[in-house]
Amino acid sequence: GNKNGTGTVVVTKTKPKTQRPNLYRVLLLNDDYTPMEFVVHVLMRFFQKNQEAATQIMLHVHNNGVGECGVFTYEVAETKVTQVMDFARQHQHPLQCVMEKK
Ligand code: TYC
Repeated sequence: GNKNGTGTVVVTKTKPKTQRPNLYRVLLLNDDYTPMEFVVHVLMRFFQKNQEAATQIMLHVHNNGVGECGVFTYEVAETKVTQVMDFARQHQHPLQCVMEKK
């Protein structure tokens, strides 16, 4: 350790940290109006889910109120949210998509 003006020994740590990117969950929220088939389509189109996985996620959101579509870096997550929100609005569905830090 080194020494400062007070005579206190200060130990500085130099542990190397492996850099991890900040990750974000992209979530779909349930509502009473968006058709189930539309949500499945969104999950296949924007999150590369097959029909079975997309249906499972859609039903989880339907039954629990919220569900995870995927985990991404900030920029990718933000792009997914914008794409889903734009697509839902174009089709006049109230589907909501949000992101949260993991
Ligand atoms: N609750 C909707 C219905 O009964 C289906 C739905 C599922 C809507 C998931 C949004 O994120 C959602 N038609």
